[in-house]
Amino acid sequence: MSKIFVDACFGKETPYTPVWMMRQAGRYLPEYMRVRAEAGNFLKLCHNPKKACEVTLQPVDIVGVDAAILFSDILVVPNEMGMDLEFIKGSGPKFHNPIKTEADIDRLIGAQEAASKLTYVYETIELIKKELDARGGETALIGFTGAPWTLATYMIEGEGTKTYNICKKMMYSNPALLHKILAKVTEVVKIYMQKQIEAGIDVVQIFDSWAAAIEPGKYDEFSWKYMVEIADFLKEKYPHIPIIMFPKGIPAFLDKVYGNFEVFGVDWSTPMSLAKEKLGDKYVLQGNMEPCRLYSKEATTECVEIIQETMQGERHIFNLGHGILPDVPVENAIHFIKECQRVSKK
Ligand code: 1CP
Repeated sequence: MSKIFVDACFGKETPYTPVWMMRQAGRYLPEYMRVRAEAGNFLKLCHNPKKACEVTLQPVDIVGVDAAILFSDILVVPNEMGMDLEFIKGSGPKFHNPIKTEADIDRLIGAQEAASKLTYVYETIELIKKELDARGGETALIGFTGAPWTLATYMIEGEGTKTYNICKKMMYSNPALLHKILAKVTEVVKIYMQKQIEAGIDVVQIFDSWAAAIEPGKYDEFSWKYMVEIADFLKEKYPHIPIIMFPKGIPAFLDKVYGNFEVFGVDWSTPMSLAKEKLGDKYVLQGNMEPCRLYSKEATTECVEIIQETMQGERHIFNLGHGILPDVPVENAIHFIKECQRVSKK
């Protein structure tokens, strides 16, 4: 049976424009907080297929989204490559052994072995698929990875950063070393995504959350080409699995976007009309309401109507222009989903 979300990814006619939200399983849901507490902490939740499956399904059952996204984190990949990961309450992820030298890169665990250690992710996918099938099988499951660049920023800096000064020092003073990290991560991600597909995901999304940290003239060299390499690898083997690319905050690169994938994720700082003009005839566009509009139902409806007017007759998937924030009222998230489905109904 064809799923409305997968159809929309391939640009096919659908009864309405499907919608999901980045970070849709998370802290704004009291039900998520309960399961996370039961699991012990965030990383233990990622490692627990039964509970990760439960929180994946929460936005499907509570909020009414058209696609589920696997509950996990982009950072489990460097973690299984041998990097010591901790999520510190209140401040975010931390790698205690950031990469500094070539020897540190050589010590990282390679593609087959690292991807094989992520069995808890594949088990989670299998459980989610069973549950979605039991609900009628109409909701698609999105699997995901971080882009090599975004993963490398955490591996080099050791944590989230505002300036990216350590990785940019490497970019300009020792680019070969940065490319060595990016190439190694790319190989792991290829096998990881292949295994996610084999376990049952319907769609792939590649998050390049920190794309905007790279100057436009260097973006292809240090990030996009690696994302395209991953997409090419997957497309050759699995042409029926659509790929969504989400490079956040790169309006100056829109003219240069290329590659074999179906959907381009538009972040909230890029006007949808600009993305439509530059990319609308090449790719399905996903996005892009500013997530903070979710604080107001009126501001949400206004934006959904504007996006719908812009994308009327075009190939489109509704989403936020980045992740939902933890203090958004659940009823406002439900309102957003219903409004997207209402205004686009054919
Ligand atoms: O419960 C908690 O307190 C942890 C909060 C949390 C959650 C719910 C983190 C920590 N990760 C997640 C889940 C998550 N992460 C998903 C689940 C599926 C869903 O969307 O519902 C996904 C897709 C991610 C991906 C992710 N993790 C990204 C890319 C997407 C984005 O938002 O840009 C990034 C950058 C991360 C790193 C990360 N994970 C968590 C934190 C606090 C961070 C750091 C963010 C930063 O550095 O600002």
